[in-house]
Amino acid sequence: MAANYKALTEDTAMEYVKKNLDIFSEEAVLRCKEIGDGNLNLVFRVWEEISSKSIILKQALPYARIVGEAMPVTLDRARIESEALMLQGELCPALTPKVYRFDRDLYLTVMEDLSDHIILRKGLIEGKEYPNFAENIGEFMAYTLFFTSDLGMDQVRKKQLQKKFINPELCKITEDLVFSEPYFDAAGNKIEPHLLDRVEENWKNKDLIKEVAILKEGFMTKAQALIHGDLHTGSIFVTEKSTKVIDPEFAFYGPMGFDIGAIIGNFILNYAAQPAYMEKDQQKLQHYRSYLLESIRKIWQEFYKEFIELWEIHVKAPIESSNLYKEVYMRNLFEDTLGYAGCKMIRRIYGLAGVADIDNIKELVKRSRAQMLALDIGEMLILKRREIKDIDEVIEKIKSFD
Ligand code: SR1
Ligand code: MG
Repeated sequence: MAANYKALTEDTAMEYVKKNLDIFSEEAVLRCKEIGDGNLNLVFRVWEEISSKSIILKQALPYARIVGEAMPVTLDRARIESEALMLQGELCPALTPKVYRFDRDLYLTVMEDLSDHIILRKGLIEGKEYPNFAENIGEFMAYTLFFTSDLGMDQVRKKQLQKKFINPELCKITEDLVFSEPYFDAAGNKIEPHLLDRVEENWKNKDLIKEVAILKEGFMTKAQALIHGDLHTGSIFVTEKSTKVIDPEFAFYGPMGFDIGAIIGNFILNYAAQPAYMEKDQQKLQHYRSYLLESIRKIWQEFYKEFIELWEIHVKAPIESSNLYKEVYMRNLFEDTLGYAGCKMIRRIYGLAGVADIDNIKELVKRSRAQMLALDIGEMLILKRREIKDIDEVIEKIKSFD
């Protein structure tokens, strides 16, 4: 840890802003609130009431906030996050928050305040619709994944970038929490008693474990592109018109399908949870669930369309221009997407870190229904990913669980 590192408080965050940034005037009366609600970091919002100016200070703690000092986590994740944000900002300026400064002593990123947006997960839980989201996230994934892959950048530069984004500790968290711990009786799992029989079925399911092991191997070895690494609905800010992708501290060179699968898997988690929230209005429930499924279809289709377009425009080498190669590449990507979506769903039901969509359902019977549905869909995606023809069939299969 850097000698000058100290975790900020609301008071020292304001002092920091006054001393180091020229965003506010010297006389400004600042206010500050720690608003972090994620699993890992401190997040301070600093603002001046008179001018309505505000900024965000995000600081890494030397441990995971969700667990405490018993789970140390490297501070270097703050560097990875700020560098990934800057790179994503170059590729997709409209879809990324602006970074004003990274402080290497405090592992602190100063960035644009997005308080006029809300976290997508919260919006989806409240049953809101985001008409531009699928297109925006499709574009974000196509641009960030294509232009950091061997297709979209010089291969020597790609390897240099890969070196910069080696992220072993955060990858290990994912390897453990997403791929390993849900498949044995790990101490960190949070298994509600009513789920125990279902969870034990997973532990005994040799096919499921084999397939998750294959997906885990892909996560550890397939250095396809600089992926966000934690692209769930809690890592995205939205308004009706705008989308901003935040929090890429898990970024590293990994399989593209892990990002696409994360977002699709989290939409399905919301789909599984909605009957508990909209139970009293079946029409509204049906409408909203159709919206969620339509979003999933569009996310994949938008990503596919943009990615292929970039490929056709930018790839001139004869080998990589082969149409047959394109087909195989996109098919593999589709299968990875489904497999990772399934893994991301299962870990959120009884692994260390849950999601509010499911955890906020107060009534046990309703929560249990949502959890079981998520586990069934997750398992289906992992096991059937090679036979599922296309995204339309994914949607049909999800619907068939009702
Ligand atoms: C200990 S960190 C738990 C989870 O929070 C992050 O958002 C990642 O998803 C990680 O697995
Ligand atoms: Mg995060």
